[in-house]
Amino acid sequence: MRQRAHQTSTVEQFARADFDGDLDVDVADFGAFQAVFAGSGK
Ligand SMILES: [Ca+2]
Repeated sequence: MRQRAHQTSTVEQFARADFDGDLDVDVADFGAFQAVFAGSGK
């Protein structure tokens, strides 16, 4: 049970890093993060 809860928490943390929302965290998410960060002021 505790392991299952831990896995759920890990998935949630993983999803929070998925900036472009394709359920996979990779360099594309870093690019999406930069795009949002750079464009937030304009
Ligand atoms: Ca992604």
